[in-house]
Amino acid sequence: MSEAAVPTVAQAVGTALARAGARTVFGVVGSGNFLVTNALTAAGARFVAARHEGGAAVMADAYARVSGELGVLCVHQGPGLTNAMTGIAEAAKSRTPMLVLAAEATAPRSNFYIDQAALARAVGAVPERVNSAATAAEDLARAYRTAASDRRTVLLSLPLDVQAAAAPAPFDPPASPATTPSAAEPDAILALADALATAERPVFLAGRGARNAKTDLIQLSERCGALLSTSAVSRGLFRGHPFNLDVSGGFATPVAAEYISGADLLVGWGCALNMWTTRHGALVGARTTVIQVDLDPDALGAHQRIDLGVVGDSAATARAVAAELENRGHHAAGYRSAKVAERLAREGRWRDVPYEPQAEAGRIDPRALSAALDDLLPAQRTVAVDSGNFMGYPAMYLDVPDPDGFVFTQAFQSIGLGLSTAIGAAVARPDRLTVAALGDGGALMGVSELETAVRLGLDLLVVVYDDEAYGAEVHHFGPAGHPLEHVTFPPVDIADIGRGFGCAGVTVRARDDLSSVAEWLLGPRDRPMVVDAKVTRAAPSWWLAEAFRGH
Ligand SMILES: Cc1ncc(C[n+]2csc(CCOP(=O)(O)OP(=O)(O)O)c2C)c(N)n1
Ligand SMILES: [Mg+2]
Repeated sequence: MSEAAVPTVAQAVGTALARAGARTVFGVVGSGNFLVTNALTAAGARFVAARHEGGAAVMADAYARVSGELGVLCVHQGPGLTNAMTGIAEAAKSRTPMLVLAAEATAPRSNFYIDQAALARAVGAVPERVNSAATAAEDLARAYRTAASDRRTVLLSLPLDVQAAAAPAPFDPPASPATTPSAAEPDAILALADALATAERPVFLAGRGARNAKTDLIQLSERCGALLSTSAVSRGLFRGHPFNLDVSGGFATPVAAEYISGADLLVGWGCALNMWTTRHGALVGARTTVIQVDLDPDALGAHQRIDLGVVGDSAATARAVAAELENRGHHAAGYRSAKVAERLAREGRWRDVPYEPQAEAGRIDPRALSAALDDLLPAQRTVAVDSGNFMGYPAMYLDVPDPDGFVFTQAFQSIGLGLSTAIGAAVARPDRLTVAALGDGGALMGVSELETAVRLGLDLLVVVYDDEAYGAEVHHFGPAGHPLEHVTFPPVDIADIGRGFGCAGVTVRARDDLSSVAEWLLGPRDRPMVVDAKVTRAAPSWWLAEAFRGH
């Protein structure tokens, strides 16, 4: 075709991006991004067509989190971009390296015209534009670098007239310079070593920035006797370790909360130490020394008072501190004892914490449901959780094999992202069963992407904790006697909705109803299953009261 002979900027951008390593692109195609999308796929990228740009954005974000690759989203101008904004805000707040390619109508009289750069800025994304054919290669390279190297979510607007112009020459694929993460400065290493050497009850809190630091943190913790914990987004990092406390914060088990608040030294590694991780500071003892290690100086002390802030990569810093302690011949049991190990083995999982099951005719207790699912599901699994009252049940009762097995798109606290989160994760890890745990509100908000999941033939189990309500609001306002008619709904047959999209579907009202799930798990699992679990509604989840303190 003549188009191929004289590539346009649209084609050159798509080709260069695919050559740079954009393997999987999520989006919804309209006229404005048609050519760039086809150029991406012609050059070897896979395009995953979502049904709503909001879904596509979240899929790209989740894909990036699980695969470690750059997330790439491609949308139409104007409404294509506004539809994607919630997902872009979530990615930007989570520092997901993501490139959003959006066509752009730059003539103010166009129906599609909006101030796209202002929109990006408003949610914390970085606005960039391909300004002209002459600068296209360099504009793309700058946007790519900011996304990949600075871990930012970047909107690269592609004006329609510039897209249509002839590209001056084929572009070189953009490259992001490899950065070698560096440890903290020597005096900070010494200060950290001093603190660890004198601590009697040290606890490590590892966040997203420490997900590459597992081995180094475990080795350091062994030298100083620290107990190991994570923020919610890094859940699974220390799975299987005898001194793993699992998640710190609202989701912490009673025994974990007891040990964390009993620490005399807390060290946050690549961890914001925000209100979720510290239970609004309640898990930080008044006399506890707090140290925070982070690559980003702005993160230090942003949420929590700290005694020492250390700028550095978690893995490199942990290695340097361990070497320093080794030089000093320091090796202490610290917080570790046979008794602690034994208590953690006995009470360290929510599944081991006794509870009084709620009884309601035709409904299943969400804890009983979650524990039964945990027994049924294969260990190799990815768990994606939406937001709502229900969220603590799957987040804490379903075991995950490692941090890639837990995808928590909750930095913006939006409901309705869970299904698309699961789809993006499933595309990244087709070797694992993906579980989307949703409330009925979030499920119905994001339901259009069930078609995407069916079309892609994903190995996906969708579990809807269906209380026929915005349970979070019901439990927030109900006890004070407020009317609840705007947050309670008539029953919806969500299993039937699933079947309508081409999924297997089952309604679960009692444990025995899960036999259909067991059968589906046996295979071939070539179409997703939707479980409409009618859950008991009497009481709020244990973490909700805590979460409401943030509003
Ligand atoms: C996009 C968006 N709209 C509204 C809210 C406020 N909100 C938080 S939880 C919730 C209810 C969610 O209902 P559901 O998914 O059924 O979960 P449940 O709380 O019932 O367990 C709502 C409306 C939000 N967080 N995000
Ligand atoms: Mg609900």
